[in-house]
This record gives sequence, C-alpha cells and structure tokens, in this order.
Amino acid sequence: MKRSLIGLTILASFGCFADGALDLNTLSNNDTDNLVWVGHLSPDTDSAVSVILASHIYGGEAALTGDANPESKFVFKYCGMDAPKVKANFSSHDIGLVDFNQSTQLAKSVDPSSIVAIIDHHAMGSSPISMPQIVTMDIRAWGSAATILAANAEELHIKLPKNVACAGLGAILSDTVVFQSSTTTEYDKRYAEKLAEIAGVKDINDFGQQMLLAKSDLSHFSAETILTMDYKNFEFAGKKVGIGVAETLRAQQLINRKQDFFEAIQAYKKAQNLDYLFFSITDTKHKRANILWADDADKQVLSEAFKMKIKSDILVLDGVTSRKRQIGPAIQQAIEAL
Ligand SMILES: [Mn+2]
Repeated sequence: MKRSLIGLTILASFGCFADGALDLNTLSNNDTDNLVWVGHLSPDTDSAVSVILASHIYGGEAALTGDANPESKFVFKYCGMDAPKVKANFSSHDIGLVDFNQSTQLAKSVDPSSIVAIIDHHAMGSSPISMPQIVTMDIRAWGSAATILAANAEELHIKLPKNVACAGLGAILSDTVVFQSSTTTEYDKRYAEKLAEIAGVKDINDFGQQMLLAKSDLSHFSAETILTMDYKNFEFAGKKVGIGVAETLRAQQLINRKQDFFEAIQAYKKAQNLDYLFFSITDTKHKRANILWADDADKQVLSEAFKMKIKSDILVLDGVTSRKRQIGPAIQQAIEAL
C-alpha cells in the first residue's frame, strides 16, 4: 500500500519541475492556466514586448506593471497591435519574469514564491530577487530579452505572428538603440533580421529611426513623468539608489528645462526616501550622457564614479549612453567604495 502510494506520487510529479518551475524546453510539461508574464517597473519596450513574446511561446497572460511608454506605444501602433494590459495585482498568479532579476524592480504585489521562470539579459547584480524555490532561468549576455525569446521561439518551432515579430524587432532595436549600444551582440542583429523578415519590415534602420524620434519629443510631459518614465531602483552597498534615463535625439529640449528637473529630482528623492538619485538626459544623437542629481551627496558619488571634479550643474559624459554598462556600474563602484 505504502509503496504504491509513493509510486503514484512519483508518477504524478513525473515530467514536471520542482516547485512548479516552468519547463522552457518541453512545453507540454507546463500548466499555464494561472501564469502571468511581467517585466520590470516603469516598463520599457523590451519589457512590454517580451511579455507578449513569452506568452505566445509558453502560454499564460502578458501584463505590464504600468503604462507603456511613448516609444512602446509607437511600436505597438506601427506593428498594428495593442499594448499588454496594465495589471494592478499580481498576487495569486504563477509569475514568469522577463527583462529583470532585481528585487528593486519587482512589482510589490508579486510574491517571490510564486515565480516560476526568469528570462533576462541583466547581471544578477546586488539585489537579485530572493526566492525560496528553485526556478528556471534563462539569462544570457545578449542585447535584449526579446532576442532571447526570439531564439527560444525558433528552437521550439513556434511561428510568431507578423505583428508579434514586428514588436519583437522593435524591442531589440529599443534596447540596443538601433544596434548602436555597446550591449549589442551578433545575436541581436541576427534575430532582428529574422523577425523583420517574418514581420515584412523592409527597412530595419528606418523603423529604428522612427522609434528614436517617437521617444524624443517629451515636450508635453512633466519633469516628474520624464524622470520616472525609464527609471530603475537599485541597491548598492545597502543604499537605495535610483537612476532615471531619458534617451532622446533632442537633448537640448530637456536640458533647457533643467530647473524643472532639479526640483522634480529633489522631490522624488525625498518622497521615495532614496539615498542617491541620478537622472541622465541621454543624447542619442551625439552619444553622450547629461547627468543631473539632487544634492551634494549625489554629486560626490558622481565625481568618484567618473573620476572628475564637477564644476557645473550638469555632468556631461561624452561616449556614455548605457545605464546598464556605463552609468550604473560606475555609480555602483563609487558607492561601494564609500
Ligand atoms: Mn531589456
């Protein structure tokens, strides 16, 4: 009797992963009825599109933690589809994460013990989500999460619809800044071309330039909205650190509003109880970062991070365009060395 019970238990769990972790290789092993895919807070185009790709490939629902940004809205319109729905509450779902792995970027209502998979292209960093269970992870040093998902779709022989492939292309172009970012890999170019072919996008570069333009006109947004539109919280050496970025071809338009930004940055730092806050007006035309900060503590970190005396009220860094590769790591190092 006992023996057959054990036999049954083994049979019942055979083929499934421990703790309900998602099987990214054999889809028939998964029960996805209650699965929701979600990306990081302040969703960017890669997060907003990767949840759609993931739900197409693995099943489950695609969701956002907040409104799609202007660039993502342009991509969805261009590709003839709707943005995923914004979901206020993620509790009581199985959760697949795309495009991040840091606890500081996780929607508050997600219970870490409900996470079943992570598909990402970021460093594990200083505050990876702590989970009691083992989950399936597919983390690669590629330029976008969408590239990883495009590769997985191909491997699993899943045909992506035209509009989904189009959005996937947009996500790769967004994260790699049309292949200009130092994070770009050969895989990003290869899968962008494959997705463009499926989508019937003839001129990848033209699509990319239209995206850059779409995200560049921020004149009708408030400074606070712009500060948090592409914003990430980090934890470096136990300190709460925020880094907002506005990538734009029209940097001067924002630099002209620097007083507004100083006020918004100071107010946000206080309201969020942050130890440090930085905001980069990233000039994608001239490939340079224009960094603003809230107070002297932030300024001192920047000075250490980029090894220079700061004399003006904006730190201009030529050749710096990536938060992930350049701005974030330099600030992290400086704070850890304090
Ligand atoms: Mn990404």
